[in-house]
Amino acid sequence: MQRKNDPGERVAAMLRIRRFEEQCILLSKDGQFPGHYHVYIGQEATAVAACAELGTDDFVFSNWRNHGHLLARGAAPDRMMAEILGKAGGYARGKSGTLHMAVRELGVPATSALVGGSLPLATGAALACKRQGRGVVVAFFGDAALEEGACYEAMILASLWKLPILFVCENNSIPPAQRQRGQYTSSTLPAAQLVDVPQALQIRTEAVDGADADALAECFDRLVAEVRSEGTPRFVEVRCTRWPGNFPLWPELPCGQWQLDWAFGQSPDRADLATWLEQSDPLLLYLRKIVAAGGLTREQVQALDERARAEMAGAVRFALDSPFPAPEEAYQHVRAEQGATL
Ligand SMILES: Cc1ncc(C[n+]2csc(CCOP(=O)(O)OP(=O)(O)O)c2C)c(N)n1
Ligand SMILES: [Mg+2]
Repeated sequence: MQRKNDPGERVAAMLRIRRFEEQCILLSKDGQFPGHYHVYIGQEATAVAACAELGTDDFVFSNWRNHGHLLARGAAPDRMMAEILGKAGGYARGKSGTLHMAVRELGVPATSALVGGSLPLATGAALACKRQGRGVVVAFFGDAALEEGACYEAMILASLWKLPILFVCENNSIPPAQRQRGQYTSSTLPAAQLVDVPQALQIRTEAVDGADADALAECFDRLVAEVRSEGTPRFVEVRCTRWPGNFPLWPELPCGQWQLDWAFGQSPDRADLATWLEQSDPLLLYLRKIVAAGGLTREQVQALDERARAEMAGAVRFALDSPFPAPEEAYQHVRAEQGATL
């Protein structure tokens, strides 16, 4: 787990997620795994800030953008990549794939690929935490979750029962100019802002700019501490702007892999990507800021990036070399053991 507020560790954690996701896109394009998948590029700073606050008694519940949440929680990229490829070396021996990946020993008991599906599971875990007197829960979900009834049931129970849970809504549909101003309209939710909804349920809320790694670190530091000390829920809306590579139905790498030079003067020659990088990329904006402030040198950043790339190349090799599970295993490990606990 990363040391809090260490710029090198924060940059390394974000770079690892970005380089992992790029490899997923390349493997998918190469036909190495079938089926849909989603990447966390552009939202890295959120998972990194949130998971930096968590310890071994705490739980994380995730959705289909789970790769970033899992890596920030300490999951091994080689076993994750093998899982995505459906290989026996994966965390679920190839049975979960990307959409249901979980690592119970790291406090990530489930990923739900249903919109809003993480919230009731996470709320149940928060009830368990309360009864056992230890641990807090972080539930990650997207903005569309607020269109699902399960989301309201979960928030109502968390509020009524005073459960130690932080609801993290990663709202990636916000244009850059509105991330700070806050007023935006949604065609599917008759509320001026998403945070108006949990507020009506007596849950204290906050909104934070998802492109600002420092603001996220400060916000999660405070909110997780409050959830822990007061044992009551909080809701944070992380306002981010969708990465252009996430607009097609299947993720694409616009202009190839992300380049460090883009943070220091050069621009990709695609206007939508260049604008997104300048206004909305939490990694690029943090790197620029920390290097200008003397917190890291460009050489140190370069070295961290090379390490992340090498680690992810190793993860790809491990995944490709891993065998597919044997057909006889098809019905093994698919049900909870009797008496299983969180
Ligand atoms: C209950 C349910 N309905 C529909 C879908 C199909 N679906 C997958 S992702 C998605 C949109 C999710 O948007 P959001 O929650 O904002 O997350 P984002 O992908 O933007 O991070 C939909 C409708 C689903 N997975 N589950
Ligand atoms: Mg969204």
